[in-house]
Amino acid sequence: MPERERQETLQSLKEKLANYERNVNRAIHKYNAYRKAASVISKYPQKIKNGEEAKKLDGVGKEIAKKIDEFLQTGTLKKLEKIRNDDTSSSINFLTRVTGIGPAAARKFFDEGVKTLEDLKKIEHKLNHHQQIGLKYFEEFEKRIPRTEMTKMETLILQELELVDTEYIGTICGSYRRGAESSGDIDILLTHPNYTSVDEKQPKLLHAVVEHFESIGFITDTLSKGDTKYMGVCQLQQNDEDEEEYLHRRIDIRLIPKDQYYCGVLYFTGSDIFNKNMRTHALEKGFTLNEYTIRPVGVTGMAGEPLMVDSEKDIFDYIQWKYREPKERSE
Ligand code: DCT
Ligand code: MG
Repeated sequence: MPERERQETLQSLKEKLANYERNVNRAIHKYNAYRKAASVISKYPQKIKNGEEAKKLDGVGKEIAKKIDEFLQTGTLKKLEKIRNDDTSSSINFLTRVTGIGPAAARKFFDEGVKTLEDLKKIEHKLNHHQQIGLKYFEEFEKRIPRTEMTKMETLILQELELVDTEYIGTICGSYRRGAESSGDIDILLTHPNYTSVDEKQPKLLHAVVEHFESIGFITDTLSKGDTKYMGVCQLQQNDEDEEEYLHRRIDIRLIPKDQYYCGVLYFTGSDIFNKNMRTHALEKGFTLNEYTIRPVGVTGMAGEPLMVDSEKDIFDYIQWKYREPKERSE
C-alpha cells in the first residue's frame, strides 16, 4: 500500500472505531477519544512511523498507540475485522444511519429481528414519523450536498427570509460556513432584533419562516417542530427541464434570542472538535462557554452572569484567543 494511502486508511479506521463505540457500545467517551486521536493525527505533518511516535501527540494514549502499531505492521485491525464480521454491530451501525433511529432504537429493532432496510420497510407502521421520513429518503440523505448547491440554497433562504420580515438575521452555519466542499445537512440560525432572552418565547418568528418555506415548496417534510428548533426536509426546485432533479436534504432551523445569537453561530459553525478545544481554552481563562452564553467562572467555581456578545470576535476576545475565521476552525 502506498504510504499516503496507508496514512489515510489509518485515519478512516479511527473514524470507524469511533462510530462503533458511539452506536453499538454507547461509549461516548471512547467515541470522543477516537475522534480526537483521528484529528490530531490528521494534522500531524509527518508520516506516523509507529505508535510510540503517535503517543507523543496530545490525545493519543496507550490503547490507540497499540492500534496504530498493529495497523502499521499488519495492514488491518483485529478489532475492526471482528466488528465488521459481527452481525449485531454491523446491523446496529447500519440502522443508526436512518435519521430518527438512535443507538437505543437501533438496539431495540435489532432485538426484534429488524436488521436491514428491507426489514424496516416491512415494519414501517411501527416507526415514528421522524423515522418514517428517514426511511423514505434514506438514500438521498446519505448523499452529501455539493457546495454549489449549498450556495444556491443560501441565496434562496436569505432572499425569502427578507420577504417574510426584512429584519430577520440568518446564517447558514455548519461545515458550509467553514468552507467545506460538501455538507451533510443545512444548519440555519435565525434571529430577530425584537427577540432577546429576557422576552417571552416567540415561536411565531420561527413558524412564519417555516410556513413560508413550505408555501414556496422548498420545505417538503417536517421531522419535528418546536418553539425554537425546527427539523425538516427541503429540496431545491429544478429550473431547467434538462437539469437533474435536486435531492431532498436535511434542514435544521434554530431561532435564537439576539443576545445569544453569536454564541449560537460560533457553536453551530463548529467543528465539534474546534468547539471542544475552544471550551477547554475558555475554562483555562476562567470562562464557561456554551451554545447560548459565555460566563465568567468565579473563585467559588460558580458561573456568573452572561457577558455581552455582539459578534463572534467578542467571544474570542474575552478568552484572549486570536480570532479564527470559520475556514480555520476544523480543530
Ligand atoms: N456540534 C457540536 N457537537 C456535536 C454536534 C454538533 O459542537 N456533538 C456543532 C458543530 C457543528 C454543528 O454543530 C453542526 O453539526 P453537524 O451538522 O453535525 O456538523 P457539520 O460540521 O455541519 O458537518 P456536516 O457537513 O456533516 O453537516
Ligand atoms: Mg451540518
